[in-house]
Amino acid sequence: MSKRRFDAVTIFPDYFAPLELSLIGKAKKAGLIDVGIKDLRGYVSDNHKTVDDTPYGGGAGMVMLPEPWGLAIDESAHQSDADIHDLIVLTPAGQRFTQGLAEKFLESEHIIFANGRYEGIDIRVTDFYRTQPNFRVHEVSIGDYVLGGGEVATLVIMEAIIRLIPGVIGNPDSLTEESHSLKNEDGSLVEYPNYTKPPVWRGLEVPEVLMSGNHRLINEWRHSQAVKRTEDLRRLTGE
Ligand code: JEK
Repeated sequence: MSKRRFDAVTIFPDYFAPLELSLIGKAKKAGLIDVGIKDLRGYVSDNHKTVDDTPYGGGAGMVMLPEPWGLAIDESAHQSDADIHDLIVLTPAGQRFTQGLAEKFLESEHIIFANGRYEGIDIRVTDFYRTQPNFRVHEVSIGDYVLGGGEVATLVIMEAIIRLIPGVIGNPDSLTEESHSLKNEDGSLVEYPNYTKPPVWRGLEVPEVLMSGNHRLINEWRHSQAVKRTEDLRRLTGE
């Protein structure tokens, strides 16, 4: 696969400043990925740089105009050499983002994130790109709470995907271990508890088995702890 590209279209490009930091910043500098941030207002022709209007049929709030979205997304697609573009439209009504989806999007050469604000984007943008044979459209939400827009959700999704790219994480053993560890039906992980030095901290001891050097026993103990934590979590969430 050629170099993966991630584009984000937004009226708040500054939200993406954290992309220069840590994991994603290193991946960019190492040339493992390309990231482009597009200011939606750069695709608006009127002098007031209008990106929104009142909803047909009435109702509260404003809806984002389809025209600048179409121009920004088309340009993004033309700037990439990928044959297929994955358009991820962030919306509170989208499919829940999971580790399983992160693994699926890892296979994409080009992802375009459409970051709405206000009440969201005119649905014809989603409807149009669904009819395009070189686009796959995904309406995605990161969870059951209401954000002010898609930007923070895009950062979450980018980080979850980019850390899976070979060479991005310093210690690839942690990814191998992750892929072998306990998962829920939706692919999210359940962890065993970790301990490091000192052996006693504020009276709390590291479990004897972890000091035993017996890796079969250690793996069995960790697995049973992960199962227990899964059950505790299910009880807590009333499943
Ligand atoms: C994209 C605009 C703000 C706020 C209307 C929605 C039911 C009606 C849009 N997990 C996530 N939560 N929120 C988002 C998200 C929010 C967005 C946009 C993503 C674009 N907004 C907004 C309110 C409403 N209500 C809840 C009642 C619509 C998101 C993700 N990903």
